[in-house]
Amino acid sequence: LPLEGLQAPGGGPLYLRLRQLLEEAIRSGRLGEGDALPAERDLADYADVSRVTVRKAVDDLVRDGLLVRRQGSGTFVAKPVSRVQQPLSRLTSFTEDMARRGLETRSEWLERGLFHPSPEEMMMLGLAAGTLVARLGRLRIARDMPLAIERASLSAEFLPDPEAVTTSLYAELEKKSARPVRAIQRISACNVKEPEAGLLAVPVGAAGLSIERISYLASGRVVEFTRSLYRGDTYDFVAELTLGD
Ligand code: 16G
Repeated sequence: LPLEGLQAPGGGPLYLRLRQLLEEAIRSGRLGEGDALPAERDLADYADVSRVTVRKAVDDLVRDGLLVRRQGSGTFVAKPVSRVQQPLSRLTSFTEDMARRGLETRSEWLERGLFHPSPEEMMMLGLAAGTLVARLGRLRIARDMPLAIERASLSAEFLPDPEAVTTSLYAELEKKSARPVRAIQRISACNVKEPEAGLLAVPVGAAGLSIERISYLASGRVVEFTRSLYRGDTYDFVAELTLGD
């Protein structure tokens, strides 16, 4: 590992300099995907810095997804994040989108149950007074990488048993003949704040895409109101444009 220049005066905090040198080694390929990082103690000796400094630099790179820690076996260079190309014209589900790319998905549940609706949910879903709302809050993960936080709200009429959704909401709605056929989706830029930054494993202030989807049944009834936050560094939304008349 080329760590020369680490102790140069005026270079800023040591751990940041170390982080930068490690990052350069990864980006240039000198440290390749899957390579193990030397043990913390060895790295500290070698770079002539304290173990606290090494830990801080490594923690930073783990948080930013360049390194991964494996319990009991050490720290390794992570797989580079490849961007997902998501067509914007089709009404598909996250599970389907990832399956099409051969990526395994899982979710960490943040919220799942029936609740009294907020005024916004009542309005967006057109709920009659007294109707409960099913809320599904999930961190969506593909190939062990967190991609998005999604918070879906649906009238309990369509999803009286939110616990029934284990992997795919749309698959469950399909069973209940309530899969949406049309949606309006709004995408806007944002900066990721805490606690979302922690969940998505990006630095606070990183670019994100904030997405709202309102989806409808063929009858015109609203089924779903979903707010999502996608990592800006992993998703490209692609739309086909045709010449209008
Ligand atoms: C997509 C949708 C989300 C929908 C989910 C269902 C966007 C921005 N969001 O992620 O609205 O609830 O798919 O996925 O595209 P599932 O069937 O895998 O649960």
